[in-house]
Amino acid sequence: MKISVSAVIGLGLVASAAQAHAVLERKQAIPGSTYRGVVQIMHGCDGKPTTKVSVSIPEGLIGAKPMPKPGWTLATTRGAYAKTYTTHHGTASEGVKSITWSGGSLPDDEVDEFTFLAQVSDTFEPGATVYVPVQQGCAEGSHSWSDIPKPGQDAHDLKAAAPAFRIVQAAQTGGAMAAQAAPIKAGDLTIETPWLRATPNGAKVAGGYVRITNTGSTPDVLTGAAVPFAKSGDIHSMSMEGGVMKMAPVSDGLTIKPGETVELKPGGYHLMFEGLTGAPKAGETIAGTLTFQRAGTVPVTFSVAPIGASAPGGQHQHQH
Ligand SMILES: [Cu+2]
Repeated sequence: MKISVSAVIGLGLVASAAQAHAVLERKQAIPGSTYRGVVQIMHGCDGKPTTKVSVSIPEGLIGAKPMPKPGWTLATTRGAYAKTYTTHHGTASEGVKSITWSGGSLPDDEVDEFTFLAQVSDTFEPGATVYVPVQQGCAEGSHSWSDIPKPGQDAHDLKAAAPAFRIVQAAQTGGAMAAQAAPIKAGDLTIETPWLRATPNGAKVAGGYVRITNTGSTPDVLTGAAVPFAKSGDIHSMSMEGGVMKMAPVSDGLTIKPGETVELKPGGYHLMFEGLTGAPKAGETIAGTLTFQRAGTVPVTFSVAPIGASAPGGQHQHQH
């Protein structure tokens, strides 16, 4: 199968999908476990470098401890918790409430991670979402990734959603592979097996694939995707024209009708990541997002299959 990359570039794609600049690498945690909060900063502010990252520790994350970063000054604030928690070391009624890394400079076209550890209260119920607001300061401008949906509110209405992770039962986790195998629920959507193809160094584009089912009664539209190693993530269709495989951007997004399952797969609809600043390697997992008109920006973990793989497991199909 030959893919005409020059045809894609010739179409002059426009990257317009709303992108979260701050996301949490780990999307799930078990009650009572230690959560490794890895805040990934994917972009600066309108091209300006990030100089400050401030993380608010939500109620129920106990005994938070930041990881220092070379070149960045670390500061924390402490305060009282809403209640007294049982911890691995006894009880705790106060602790770190916010962590700020400042004084560094992260260019717009690079990514970095700001990490803390905290114990997840065993009072969280599986299924709960924990929001971790992040304030991003730049050489010029700032972003507040702190919007939290109110009960019944559509995540789409949020302009700058706070990074979040979900509380799951112990059996649902057990490593990155298990975590990514579990379907992700986002409103009425079920998102399964997000995966990417590894790319050789120097590649300009990377393809991404995923299966999305709409279990609700209202259509939703997939409008874009984001990963840290690409400047843009758009949706493409693929068709045969005169014996040549041609790709074209799906500019209005890909509609997922009620009751329908849409599968993005090699040779069909796919996510097209462009402006690559890195090369995903087979076996890695990559935190990214999918953006929907209704469900909003949904964090997903892409598994990376070998170069040219036709399925997430990495099997090659014969083409005749
Ligand atoms: Cu494409």
